Amino acid sequence: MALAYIGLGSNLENPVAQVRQALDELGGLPLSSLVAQSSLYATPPLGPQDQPDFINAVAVIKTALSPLAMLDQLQALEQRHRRQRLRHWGPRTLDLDLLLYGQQTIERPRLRVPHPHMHERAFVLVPLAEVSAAAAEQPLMLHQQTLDQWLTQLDHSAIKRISNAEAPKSVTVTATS
Ligand code: ROI
Repeated sequence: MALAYIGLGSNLENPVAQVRQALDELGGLPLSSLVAQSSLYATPPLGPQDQPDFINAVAVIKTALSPLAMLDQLQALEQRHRRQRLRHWGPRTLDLDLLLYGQQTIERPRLRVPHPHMHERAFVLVPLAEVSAAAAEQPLMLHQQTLDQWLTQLDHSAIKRISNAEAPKSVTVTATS
């Protein structure tokens, strides 16, 4: 079993609903369970500015799927959301990126892990920092720096948290009083 970190993004057709539904669906992937999900964040678009803000989040999934089998599942899920990409770096209905898969480095034509641009994108690192604090045993490192070190180098002042993280469905929270 490996821990896979998935980045979610949407800025078309009710992005909050797209991302919430995709988080649910990620929990239902074969041989996988949802370990943690970040809050949802409203983030200014990277790329052309004449498009709506994005909703971004990160999910952590424990999986027995191989990285390429996971990629196939993510692409099928994007298609079920009738993924639209209107232009390069333009608006999209649902993007699912395999950011990290355990400690693995993967360099394949279809898949590069860690995701090659994640360390320079605050809309990925802010939700990732939120979930990795809960899910990872040690601080995540990217190119010899911790997430916090990368975050200090990026402007994330315009990123707004719009909902709280929910407890993973597999975990039962019991009141103690
Ligand atoms: N910008 C933001 N804020 N969030 C995204 O998920 C996102 N995804 C993209 C591009 C168009 C590069 N810009 C984005 O693919």
